[in-house]
Amino acid sequence: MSTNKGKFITLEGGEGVGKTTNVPFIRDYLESRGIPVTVTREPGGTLVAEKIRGLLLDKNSEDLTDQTEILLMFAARSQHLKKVIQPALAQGQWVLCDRFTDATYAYQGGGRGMSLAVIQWLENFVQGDLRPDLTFLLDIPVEIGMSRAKNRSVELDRFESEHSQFFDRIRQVYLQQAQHYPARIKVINADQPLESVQEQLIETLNKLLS
Ligand code: T5A
Repeated sequence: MSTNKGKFITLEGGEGVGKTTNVPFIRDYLESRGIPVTVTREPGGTLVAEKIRGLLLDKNSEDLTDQTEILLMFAARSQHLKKVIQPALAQGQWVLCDRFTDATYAYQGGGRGMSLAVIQWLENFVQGDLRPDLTFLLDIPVEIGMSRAKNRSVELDRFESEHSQFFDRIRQVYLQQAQHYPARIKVINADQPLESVQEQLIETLNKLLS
């Protein structure tokens, strides 16, 4: 049984769905309700995990095998959990994390075709019984997300440079995850003006707060 005092909230979705845009919004809303929040992201969140992120996103380095990619994701996650997420939750902070293990199911499982049983094994090995209390899945058609991501005028990273079928499979697995875990994963229609997306976020947060 979990001994956490704080709640663990994750944001998920394909490329350009608006996770990074909505993280500060959720943090500000929770803080306005008197809740202390630790904001973090994956891959990353600690010095070492951010270095691993650099290896994972660099498209100009040598090719990574699918096994290297998934092991680096969980190596970064292990470091992040022990150094940031678990201590914050134990102190009563709420943790707001831009991506977590649902992204591994979607990208490495759906996108790369890695075995879901292997991902499940690694999840249990690295996380024990720790799972998010609430996950927002921001969902939009792949082409809209990609065009938003491209409009940001930063160079596309190793994942963003993949082909559209890769992202179709990712979206499919995310939606399957939401069907398997309806109590935890709240699907948000992100193909709407930002204000409407944020109204949906607040509605769900209020349920968690009450
Ligand atoms: N990864 C990660 C794995 O493969 N496995 C894993 O286990 C994990 C944890 C990390 C990469 O690593 C992969 C997945 C990723 O490819 P990242 O930076 O976390 O990279 O993820 P990205 O998806 O690349 O982040 P992005 O910044 O591209 O997407 P966001 O954060 O979802 O989108 P955001 O907020 O930057 O918005 C994109 C643009 O859209 C606009 C924003 O202003 C911005 O310009 N926008 C809207 N426009 C219109 N209407 C709205 N409602 C809008 N909301 C945002």
